[in-house]
Amino acid sequence: MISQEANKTMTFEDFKTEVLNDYKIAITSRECSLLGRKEVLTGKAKFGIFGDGKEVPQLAMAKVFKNGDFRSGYYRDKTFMMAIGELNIQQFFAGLYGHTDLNHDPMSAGRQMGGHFSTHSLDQNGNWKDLTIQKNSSADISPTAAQMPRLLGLAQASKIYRNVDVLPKKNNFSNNGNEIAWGTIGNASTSEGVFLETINAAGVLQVPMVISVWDDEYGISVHARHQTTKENISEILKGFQRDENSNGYEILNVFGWDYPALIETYQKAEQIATEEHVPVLIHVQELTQPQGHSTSGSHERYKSQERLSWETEFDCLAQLRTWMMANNIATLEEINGIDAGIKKEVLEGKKAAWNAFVEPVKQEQLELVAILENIANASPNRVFVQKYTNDLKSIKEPSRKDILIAARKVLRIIVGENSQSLLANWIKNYTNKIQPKFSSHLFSQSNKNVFSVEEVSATYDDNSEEVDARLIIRDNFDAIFSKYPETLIFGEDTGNIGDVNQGLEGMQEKYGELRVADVGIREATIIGQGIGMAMRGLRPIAEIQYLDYLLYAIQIMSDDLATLQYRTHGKQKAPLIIRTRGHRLEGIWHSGSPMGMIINAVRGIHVLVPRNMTKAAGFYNTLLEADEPALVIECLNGYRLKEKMPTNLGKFKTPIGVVETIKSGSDITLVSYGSTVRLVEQAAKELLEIGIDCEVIDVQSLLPFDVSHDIKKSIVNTNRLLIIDEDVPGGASAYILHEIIDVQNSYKYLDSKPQTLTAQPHRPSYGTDGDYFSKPSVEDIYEKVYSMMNESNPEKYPALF
Ligand SMILES: Cc1ncc(C[n+]2csc(CCOP(=O)(O)OP(=O)(O)O)c2C)c(N)n1
Ligand SMILES: [Mg+2]
Repeated sequence: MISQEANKTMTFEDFKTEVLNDYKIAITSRECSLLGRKEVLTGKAKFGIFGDGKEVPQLAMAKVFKNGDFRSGYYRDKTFMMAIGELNIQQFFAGLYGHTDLNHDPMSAGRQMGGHFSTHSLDQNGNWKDLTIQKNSSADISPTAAQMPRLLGLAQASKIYRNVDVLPKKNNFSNNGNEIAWGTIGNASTSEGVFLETINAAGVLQVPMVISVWDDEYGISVHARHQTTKENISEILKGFQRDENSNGYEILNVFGWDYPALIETYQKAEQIATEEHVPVLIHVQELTQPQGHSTSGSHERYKSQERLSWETEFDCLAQLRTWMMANNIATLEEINGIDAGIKKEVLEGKKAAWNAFVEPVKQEQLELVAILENIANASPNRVFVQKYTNDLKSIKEPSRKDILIAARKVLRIIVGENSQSLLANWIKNYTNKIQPKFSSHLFSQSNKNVFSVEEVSATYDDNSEEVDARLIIRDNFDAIFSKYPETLIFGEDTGNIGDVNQGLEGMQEKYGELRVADVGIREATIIGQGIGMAMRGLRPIAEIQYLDYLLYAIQIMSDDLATLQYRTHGKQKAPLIIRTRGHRLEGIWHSGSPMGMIINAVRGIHVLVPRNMTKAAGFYNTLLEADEPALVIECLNGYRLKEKMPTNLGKFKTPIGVVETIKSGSDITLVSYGSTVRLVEQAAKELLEIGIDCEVIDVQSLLPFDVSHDIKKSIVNTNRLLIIDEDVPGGASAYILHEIIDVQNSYKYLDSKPQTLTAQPHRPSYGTDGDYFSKPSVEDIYEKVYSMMNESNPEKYPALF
């Protein structure tokens, strides 16, 4: 499509059919938005955010969107999803209602509010489908502009597939890197830092990425004059425009109501991005939002009368109708006929979606009502049971919450009666059946999850020497890059010098600048590169230079990476490895260990805290055989320590979720991880000299945590527990305590209060003394253990202080 000049063989009839088809998609989308709003206002759906006023540019984008391409966009893109055939009327309403069946709401099985679009990259077993024969949308998230970092990675994957020789030119993810990553973003969201960070990074990387800014001059109620310098994003990005002398962007401008101009613009963008791998920004201006931002609130409150009447006139659908009539595509009568037919279709689709949504729940309601009636008949508390039963029965369109509330309330009344166990079992079975609809797939449920990888110990021979530990990391990466062509690593100072600790020394020379790459100082988009590339079958290792700087990336990790499997009900994955280094070294921003914050922000990502480089290398080897994302934190002060060089580099595997007992003992269990383990080992040695025999356990993996409950087994023997952690008080130590006491139920075996020894509540101070007075020391550990032993046997261990 579409200019007839461009396609001489296209007859006017073909042309007309195509335009009418476009119009039908747009009007279907609009009707869904209008009816969707009503569904929320009448209480059938909870919240609605639609794409009305932004339909026409999406038709143009869909026309040039090929199989294999990826979208990374936001909640206005319903028309696009309909136009590429990935969303129909019934599915739209299923999403609005929150239908928990993926067959009805393929976007998220009811987990996300409507307007968050996605396609399925994985089959029912969690294995990759052939993404080159389908149109792909990475799963949307709500934080504005957070779709941008991932977009960068989706685009970069094409560049990698096209240019890295060791990769096949055609596979399930790419056909010679011809795929474009298409981004969409609202005008106001371009104010976010990650938008500008992505723009700069894509300009540097020169990747096939086309960003459309849907500009309606507002971000909810806030006008462009408060959002954007000069109120015009393409104007202020002009410096990014490429010219004869330098790389950059192609920046295009178009009005969102101008159907033929939009089609031409998108054709041009597609060509530049595919052929030249140059990023393109399309500023789509003069869009409208006829129903206001969302179902909460109305735009009449903040738009002037003048603006509102301009929006009516320049509504892109109104403009498209005028254009169709002016170009003899359809008469007003024909258009009205189409509109009426589609209105009916949408209404029918809505009804079908609603019935499909409520029917199974009604069946469950009937099932419980029958059980409760039987219970009531035999119960001395019949009046009360009957009341709950009648209340439940009278609900015309029940939720599962209504059902469970009734059952659980009745259970309390019938304690001790014959029917108690019947109802209790019904509740348990029902919950077991329903709970996964809301809680499955936080992690991979495929047969490639981390638990499917078997441990392989590091092996040594007579020639194995003690070396600087960084060499183990380096040589293991060497083995990884030669074994897995789809691996690549990138970060600040990662390429040319081989990372700040030389764990990648010489790797860029050996594997090239695309696979071992330096990147700008921009942590959020480093993670985004990793997410996007991992979603397209590569195995990226994204390096964050120091753990302290992970905070710049934590939002993307938390909102995007950690939720990906969950929010798609297991239909997308990004097995990204994030490599960083941290814990104690020097000063406030090179020795933090904010593990409590991290583990609580990234449920859905594994968090691994190896105490040495052999363990760390083993984690990388494990992760590359699994299909899950993980963060590996190497010990910043461990690179120059000596470790023995294993003989099976690239092959030994550290198990995930398994603790290691590194010293057995009978008096007390000491639990720690990372750099602190070495101090604990030293303290344990000194304590043994006075007869206190500590068992020392290295957690190794904070998420998942000690899946076989080995710490409890230790406490059964020692009856005492001390957790040593260099995070703030109540940080990771509180989490570890919760796991051991609450989850593992170890409190039963304790003879004294379980305790934690942590860092000070402030950031670590600089220098040797700064460290000593900020973080737990060997003496702190010794004295803490001693005081616990003193409490139990003051005669044997008289007080030190
Ligand atoms: C990080 C973040 N801050 C605030 C919000 C709430 N919010 C949702 S949409 C929106 C306005 C976005 O405006 P714009 O980007 O112009 O898109 P439009 O809705 O106008 O298409 C805001 C502030 C959010 N979702 N995420
Ligand atoms: Mg806007």
